[in-house]
Amino acid sequence: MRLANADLIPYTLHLDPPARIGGEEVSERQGVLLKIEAESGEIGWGDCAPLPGVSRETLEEATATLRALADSLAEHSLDPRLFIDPTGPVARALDAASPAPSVRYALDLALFSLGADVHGRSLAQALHPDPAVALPMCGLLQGDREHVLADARRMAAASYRAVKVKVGRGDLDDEIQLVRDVRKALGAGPELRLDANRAWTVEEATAFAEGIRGSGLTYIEEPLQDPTGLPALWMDTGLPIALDETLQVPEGQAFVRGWVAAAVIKPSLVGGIGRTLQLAALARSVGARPVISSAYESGIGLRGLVALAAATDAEPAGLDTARIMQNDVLSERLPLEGAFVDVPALLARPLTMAEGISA
Ligand code: OSB
Ligand code: MG
Repeated sequence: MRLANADLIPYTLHLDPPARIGGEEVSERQGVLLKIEAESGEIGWGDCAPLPGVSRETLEEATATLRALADSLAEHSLDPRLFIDPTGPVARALDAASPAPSVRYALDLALFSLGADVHGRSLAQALHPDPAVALPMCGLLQGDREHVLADARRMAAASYRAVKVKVGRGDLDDEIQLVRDVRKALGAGPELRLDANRAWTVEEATAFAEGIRGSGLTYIEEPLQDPTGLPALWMDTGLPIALDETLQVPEGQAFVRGWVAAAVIKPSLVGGIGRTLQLAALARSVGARPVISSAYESGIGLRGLVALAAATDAEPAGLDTARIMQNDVLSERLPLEGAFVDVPALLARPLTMAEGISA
């Protein structure tokens, strides 16, 4: 089989309220869709959207590499079985080119989607023989104190299995109080996750750990400015720690050891589908939970994340970034707003692009 076409389609998404990413307020998200088409008519869509302030590649750089790699794939006649093999020759050829993570995610997603389609399987089934059917969502509690507590009550009532609160942004004592109040608002049901995005010194993180003791924390992502201090912080405080930023550099995987409670994996930041499966397996092997999470992707990118989460361990997935998107590349928004997502139903939806997106 030959790829007949590879098109790149730029898009802009509007975020309201804006997201705070890498210390900046982001109200607009730009990316390009990759559309590959087989001579036999099957189509695969990928999503490339470097995250400003986080990704090292710019959208211009990513677009240029994506164009070149998609064209080089189109030159060869390829067996589509190879598209869904994360260690096969197509994956190895892409490994050799070592494209930026957002580029690799777009290529992997388009190829796996096309391969799944050729095989008559869903994207999740192309990744795992028996993917989860009901995928739990992790609700993101955002905004001021009132919004956070109101959303906590709403999500607990809606049987969310997990929620996440960002910390490390304001006064430490206020945040300790907020976490304690969120736990009260949640009741005993949902698990409580926190994310400090590397805000603290060891002293601050230690004070925080003491302050929130008893609030039934499942884990906190990246509490320390310097991740080399994380094992000692865990030993000294018992704080359950998750890795996120640390996994976005290749050397970071050496941190995945027995003291890690969870590995938060963002495929567009760690380097695609194969890399995600590899990190998930590594996490599992040390008893850490692999958690698939978004980096404010479009509906195409998010659809891939649903499949990946269902095909790994079906841990509550961090896809609630979708809630602040005011528009999408898909003509109909993905149904991601509840406590659980029906994976087969979501993946079976026809991919109809919004106006101005079709190529
Ligand atoms: O810090 O985890 C983060 C999104 C983009 C960039 C960084 C992060 C996030 C999220 C995604 O928090 C939502 C989630 O993980 O639940
Ligand atoms: Mg994080």
